[in-house]
Amino acid sequence: MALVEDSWVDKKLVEKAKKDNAKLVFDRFEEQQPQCNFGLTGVCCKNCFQGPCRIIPGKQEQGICGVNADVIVARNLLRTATAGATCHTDHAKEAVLALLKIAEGKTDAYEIKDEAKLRNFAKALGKKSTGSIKAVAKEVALEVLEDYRRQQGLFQKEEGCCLNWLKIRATKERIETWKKLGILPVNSDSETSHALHQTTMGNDADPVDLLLSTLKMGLVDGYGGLNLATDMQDIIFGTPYLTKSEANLGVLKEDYVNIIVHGHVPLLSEKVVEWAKKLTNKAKKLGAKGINIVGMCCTGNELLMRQGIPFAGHVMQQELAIVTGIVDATVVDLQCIYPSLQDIASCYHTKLITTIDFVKIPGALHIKFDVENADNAAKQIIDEALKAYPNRKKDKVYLPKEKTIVYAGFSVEAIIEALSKLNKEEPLKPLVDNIKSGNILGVVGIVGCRNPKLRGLKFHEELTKILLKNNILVVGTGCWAHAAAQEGLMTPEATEKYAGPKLKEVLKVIGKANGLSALPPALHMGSCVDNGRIGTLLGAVADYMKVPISKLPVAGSAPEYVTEKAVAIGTYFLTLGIAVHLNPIPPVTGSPLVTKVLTQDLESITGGKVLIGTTPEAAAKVIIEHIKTKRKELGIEIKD
Ligand code: BF8
Ligand code: SF4
Repeated sequence: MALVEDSWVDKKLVEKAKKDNAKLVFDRFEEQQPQCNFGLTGVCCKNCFQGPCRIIPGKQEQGICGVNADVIVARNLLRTATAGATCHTDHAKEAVLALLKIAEGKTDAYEIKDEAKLRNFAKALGKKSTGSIKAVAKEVALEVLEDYRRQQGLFQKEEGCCLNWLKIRATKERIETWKKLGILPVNSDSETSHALHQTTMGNDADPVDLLLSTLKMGLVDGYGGLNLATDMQDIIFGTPYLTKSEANLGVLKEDYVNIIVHGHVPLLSEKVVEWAKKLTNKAKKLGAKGINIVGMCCTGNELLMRQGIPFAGHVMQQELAIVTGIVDATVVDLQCIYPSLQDIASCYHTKLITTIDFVKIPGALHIKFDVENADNAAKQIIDEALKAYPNRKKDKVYLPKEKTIVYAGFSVEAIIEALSKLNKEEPLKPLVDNIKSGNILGVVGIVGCRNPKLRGLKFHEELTKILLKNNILVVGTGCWAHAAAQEGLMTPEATEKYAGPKLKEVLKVIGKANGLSALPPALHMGSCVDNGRIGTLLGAVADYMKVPISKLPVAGSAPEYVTEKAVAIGTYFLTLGIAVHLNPIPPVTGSPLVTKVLTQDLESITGGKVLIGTTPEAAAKVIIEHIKTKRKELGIEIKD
């Protein structure tokens, strides 16, 4: 397997880190080798203190309590998906509570930017959708919060089948399928707490049952987390539309005060952007030209989509950014924040600022952030960066040059708007017609993280390019979006360079109708919670074609996944009926049963299944085969 040059790892920065005694993720990865095979295959259990136990086929087939490999693997998988889902449900809840506080006048730091969207949701929930927008917001927020009060059997009868956001966001066909499987979730918090209980020593010992609970967790993630978080954020900050900006560490500027905003929930970062503009003069008094805010990880995606703020890097660039020596403050909220950041920051003048009560890093400055004191906290954060700026050490500065142009902002609404230029009455028709004719062979969503295990493969970039060449449209989110943008895949020019001939023509036609030479072939649909947007888009296409989502010639891929969140998201796609390529190989291979269910049997249950491919070429092959099979089943087969 050919290793590709690590173009996204600025070699000079890596050398500089070594010189400055800043230990990087790559160094720690090396130190951890070799990694434990019991963990890699999922057969290690630490769920009680008779253990830890591990399974060795033919030798040690059971843990001390009598549990076998199938149960250990299934239990671990459910716990992983649950942990991932809690990240998104907590995130969504923060956004709902923020909407309630805005509605009740408890904060004037935020407003409601997408009133029409809010009113539509109110209507869908059967609430009053006209009149004062704050009254509508209050009704919607309180109804969503009711979900957290609901207990199975108690309110269910009079109040509906399942999570509010599932009811209004999922297709009717999917809800029926999930109902038959008995996996409709009622209350995100009680589902996640129940899953932890279920997986303790001496509880559920049926691997199939545990796998069904894992699917349920995919729905908790999808509707109690992803979709809900995205929709609340669109209501408060506006739905994204096409925007142009820049990507990679070259967006840092030597003559500006540089502040990196890193994490996931835009409640903090949006305020930092706002106050940076208001406090520009303070920076000028220090001799800087202004304040340069750039985004990291999913915060980067959120700010790029809605504000056109440059996005500096994916999860594995968060340390390298500080190694430049020109970052005056890195401010973080939650998730995917390497605890090593303070060690790195202490090699430079950079101020690391944490803001969330349960995300603290020893040595970092903590400025508590909440919706009520958002303005004060944002002002303090900027002040700390301004204080740090004069401490920059000239001999420790290295300015990366690499940056690319990126077109972003492809919410479902933005995609529909672009398509409506071709057909106002039926915007999905041009897309579906081109899928049917084979001009677009299929659509693949590539999502998720960047994993040091795959350094040198450029999996995201290479997989995307192979799919494009095969006339497959690629959409995606998360750290994939950073990787794809840095590779120059999110521009109209990329269509000319990378798209197969048929896809190229389609993208040119859509682009020209929208004032571009072509639509980019890799569409930036947002942060990781915005994977809900992909689900919504697929639901709309499926409904338009009058088929279940599971019949569409589409697939998902998380080719470098790192986090438990990514497992939860992958499970959400599996419940939608989508084949999902996962790499590294998930830690389930210690159980032949779980491996078979995920890679084969699941297809007859939800329509989804896990695809395996450990190189970009192998991944592309299984994905393309899957898409061709789906086309055949739909009767729209293309002869090569
Ligand atoms: O939620 S892709 S490393 S940044 S988990 Fe994290 Fe993975 Fe990046 Fe955003 Ni998503
Ligand atoms: Fe071992 Fe069973 Fe305890 Fe797990 S739950 S550590 S397998 S005894």
